[in-house]
Amino acid sequence: MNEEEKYRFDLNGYLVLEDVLGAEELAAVNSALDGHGLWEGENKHDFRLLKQYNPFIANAGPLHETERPVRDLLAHPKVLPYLEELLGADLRYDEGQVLFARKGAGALVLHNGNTPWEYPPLSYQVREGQIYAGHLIVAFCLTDALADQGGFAVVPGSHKSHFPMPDEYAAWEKTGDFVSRVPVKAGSVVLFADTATHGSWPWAADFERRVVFCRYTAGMVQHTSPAPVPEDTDFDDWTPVERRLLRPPFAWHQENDGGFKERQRTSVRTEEGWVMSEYAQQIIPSAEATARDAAEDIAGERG
Ligand SMILES: O=C(O)CCC(=O)C(=O)O
Repeated sequence: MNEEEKYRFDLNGYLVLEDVLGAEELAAVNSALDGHGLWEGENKHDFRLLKQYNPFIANAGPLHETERPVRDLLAHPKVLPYLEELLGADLRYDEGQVLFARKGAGALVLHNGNTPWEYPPLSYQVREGQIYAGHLIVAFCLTDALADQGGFAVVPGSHKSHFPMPDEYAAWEKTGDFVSRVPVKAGSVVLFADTATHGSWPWAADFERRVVFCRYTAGMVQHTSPAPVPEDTDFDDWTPVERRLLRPPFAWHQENDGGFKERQRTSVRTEEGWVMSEYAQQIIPSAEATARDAAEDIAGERG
């Protein structure tokens, strides 16, 4: 994340990343989703329908239970560096799904915001020049959503707002320039803090809107239950990076295997990317104990 991106993300609570998905990648993901039959009530991919507000919207998934290449998006190499910077290296994947919408899908209420401040671990904070986002959403746009077509709606700056949004704004009964349209081309990503007040503009285009949403938290935080794990699926092709993302929240493990050990599951950077490792916190031996151990070793070697 360069300084310009950091400035805009902190200012607005969201950032558009263009051309994250190349033409082939985009075509492969879209073709894997084609023919879903959801509008005809046929559900040919056996999705679980997670959130369906009306007959013109289907939130299908969950993403980690879908076939590749759709599932590949949850560990996208162009997006992970942003997530690591904003959530820390031990971030986890918390939830994800595919949104299908067609003409007739109305506006989705504007939800979330910094006030009321309900969930401190999920809140947006900046300390000593470092952003600490508790819960981030990555929206992979599989189709265009241009300004006059509808799609993602956001209230810029609301991830830091100190007053609650008026109810009539949230319900779209009264609107104005406080809520933005975010026009995107297919292949772009909208990265946003879940704390930013957001929702959807009514979908007005003749083609189907498709977005893959992936949600991430810091390692010790969980937003949605149950935590998605590889064991939910029959897939045995999970990469180390995906396994790192698909783990339940954690802070510390304590073990007592003869001597006392406190272990923290952390991630370390290797040539293959971030992988899980075990870090054991230990007592640093005193100079006296080190000298005694050395003397015992020498005596052992002699004896
Ligand atoms: O339509 C969008 O891009 C936002 C959808 C959303 O906020 C949600 O599903 O919670």
